[in-house]
Amino acid sequence: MRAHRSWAEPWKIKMVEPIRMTTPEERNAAIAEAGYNTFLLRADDVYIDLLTDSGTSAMSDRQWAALMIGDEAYAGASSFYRLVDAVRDVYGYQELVPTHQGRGAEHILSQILIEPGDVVPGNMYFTTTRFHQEHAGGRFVDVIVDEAHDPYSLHPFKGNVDLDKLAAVVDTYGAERIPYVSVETNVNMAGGQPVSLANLRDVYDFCSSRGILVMLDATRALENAHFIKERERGYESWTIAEILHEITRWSDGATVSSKKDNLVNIGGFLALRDPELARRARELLVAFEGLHTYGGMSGRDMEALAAGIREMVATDDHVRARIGQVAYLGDALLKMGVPIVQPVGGHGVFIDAAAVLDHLDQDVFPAQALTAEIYREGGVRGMERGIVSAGRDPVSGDHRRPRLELVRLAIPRRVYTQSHMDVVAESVAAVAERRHEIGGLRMTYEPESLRFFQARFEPLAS
Ligand code: P70
Repeated sequence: MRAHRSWAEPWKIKMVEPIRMTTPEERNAAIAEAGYNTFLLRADDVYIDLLTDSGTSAMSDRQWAALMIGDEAYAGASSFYRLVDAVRDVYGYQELVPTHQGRGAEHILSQILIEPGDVVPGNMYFTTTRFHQEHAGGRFVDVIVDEAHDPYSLHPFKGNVDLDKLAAVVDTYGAERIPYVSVETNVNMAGGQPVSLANLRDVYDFCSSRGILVMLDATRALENAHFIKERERGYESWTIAEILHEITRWSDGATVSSKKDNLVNIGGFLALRDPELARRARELLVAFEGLHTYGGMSGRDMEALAAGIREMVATDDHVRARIGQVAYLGDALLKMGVPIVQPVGGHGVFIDAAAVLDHLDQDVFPAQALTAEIYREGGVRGMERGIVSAGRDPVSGDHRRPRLELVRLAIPRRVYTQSHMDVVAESVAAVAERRHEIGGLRMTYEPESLRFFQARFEPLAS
């Protein structure tokens, strides 16, 4: 057998959705109208939409068929029980608390576990996760390995928790002030970087001996499992399904946004081992999300989700092709000399905007400016992941200054072809070539929290 056989997606296309390329004049007008924030563009004005891999997957024919048998009973729908079974079989958690999407699960988890004054260590912040931790009166402390903040470190597991940093946080605040450690698989803000199984096990051992819970953000655990299979010694011959089980084994529960790995357009859940914690979660659920047997999803949503959870692990080729496409775009950009976060991660390619626009200070929002330019160039929509996303420190009120100032091009699952990726790479390379002409931005409207979603900007006079 040859070592490097080419691969292809384990599916073929049955239905297509037309997309439209706009003119440069239309795009100039659209981005100005959107306040230079790609979240505020109309999707019709976008040619290739890499804003997010969230809720943008193409469902399979089986999932569409599953929609039709969704049970819309208010209470105790059979679709709910099929979802419970799928989560038990694939993730190994017994208690399922369904939510409308990931942040609903984060809200409930934060409310049942965090007391005002608590500290929650985690492997890099995620925007909504940290929001809910702070909203419950807690404080997030970053304990990810230093390599995660270096776009060019080739560490194979840049998502790992630094055990020394974690131990120092426990020494400083005491285990009783730490309700849980929050461990994200395939860390989004670091560029989709995985955690190793060895690290997950070490974190769990450290925490369980001190009475601290470990809660995963297992939103992209499937993609993490792929990297473990490729990079961690001892797991080469394990199936993705087996590795996923091993990941969740070292945790007390998880929040999941099902809009990613799980191949559906809406949905999420909180999964727990402890029935008493689950009981408390369900008490809040009925007030904030919906009854405990639907939590904000319709019966058909739960049915398609149960099918998606099983489908994602049915063959290892699915995730291999998914991450293979991301790597294809990353390689194309590297060949064209565009600086990107390396190794290329699981759900998208992250461009180092600080390096591309090294003539701009972080205060004039280089990643926001580069994201807007990439849209103007080719109608390709990405997302800022830098100082705007990081927001302000709640105590000092200053901008938080993350070391990573990135543009994310997130790739929806099973949606675009390799030719689309070629067009994306060409557009980005064209922008990089005229980088010295690109100026900074000024924020003209700033929401108080999660500002990146709705903030507005205008070009600085050059
Ligand atoms: C993205 C999306 C969502 C997400 C996530 C992780 C690791 C939880 C959630 C929340 C959507 C998004 C959200 C906030 C800012 C920008 C974009 N990530 N944990 O595009 O899940 O969206 O279902 O509430 O990545 O990365 P949900």
